[in-house]
Amino acid sequence: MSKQSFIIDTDADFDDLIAIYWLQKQKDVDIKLITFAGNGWTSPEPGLRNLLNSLAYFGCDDIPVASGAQVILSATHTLPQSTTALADELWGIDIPNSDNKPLEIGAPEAICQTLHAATEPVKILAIGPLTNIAMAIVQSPGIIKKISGIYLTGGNPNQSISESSYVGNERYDIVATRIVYNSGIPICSVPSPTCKPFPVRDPLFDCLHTEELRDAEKYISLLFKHPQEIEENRELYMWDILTAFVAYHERKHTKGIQEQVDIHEAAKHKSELIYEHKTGHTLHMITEIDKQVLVKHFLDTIFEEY
Ligand SMILES: [Ca+2]
Repeated sequence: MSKQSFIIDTDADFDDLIAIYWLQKQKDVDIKLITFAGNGWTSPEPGLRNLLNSLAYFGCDDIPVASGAQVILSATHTLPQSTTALADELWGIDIPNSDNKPLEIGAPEAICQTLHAATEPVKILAIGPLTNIAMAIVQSPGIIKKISGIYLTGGNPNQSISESSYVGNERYDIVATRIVYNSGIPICSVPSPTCKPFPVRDPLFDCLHTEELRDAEKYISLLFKHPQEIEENRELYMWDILTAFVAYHERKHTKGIQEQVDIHEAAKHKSELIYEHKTGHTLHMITEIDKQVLVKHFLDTIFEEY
């Protein structure tokens, strides 16, 4: 079976962990490397620990992990550090500590090494701020031709340009975002309106009443449930899961509403941020996903052995 090769760059929030679990369960996926971005929705130390412990708990601690960005390339950071507290504590969920350790080298270097060694095109699933990926591109532009596409959470060129209106990861490090968007690598983005509401939660909860779950699946169900309860049933974004789904399926189940946005053309109207692209290559922006396919595939994966 030919496999899809992935590098995942993550900030290890709850939906990242669910997305990673789901993706590594796909039999035709080879996750070559996971890099951690400590400048997103978790703080550097607890976020990395949560990621390493989660991978061990999932039974996939053979995937190399590299620790990465704790700073950003931009002058300003728009994510208040207080927002990371709940994710740092894994939303109150207890899982065992593991001996799983990160690589000796940092994330950008690990990305470069992995890509240079790859004999086939590699997809990047970017579900955190883009700092690690941008630093890798700057460090070794030769990696660009090894990347078949970057699938990222956020990135809506039709949004208002003000920083505060951005809800995607691109706002956390705008300089890094510019580097990634200007690299010429094909980009597929999943902007916020696509992901809400996330349709899997209720069917999953229904299954919890009827199925005897093992530890990893219980943990996944708690990752769905705890943040929701803590946030008093506010409909939380399950954004990174959708990005993983889109990356895996190569945009197949997007109901034909996928748009091709010419970034260069958009620049004329939106003036800054990601739209200063000079080569005019296109960004695929996913505006709707076939939710029936998503739910079925998601539940089939989670419950395949029941
Ligand atoms: Ca994330």
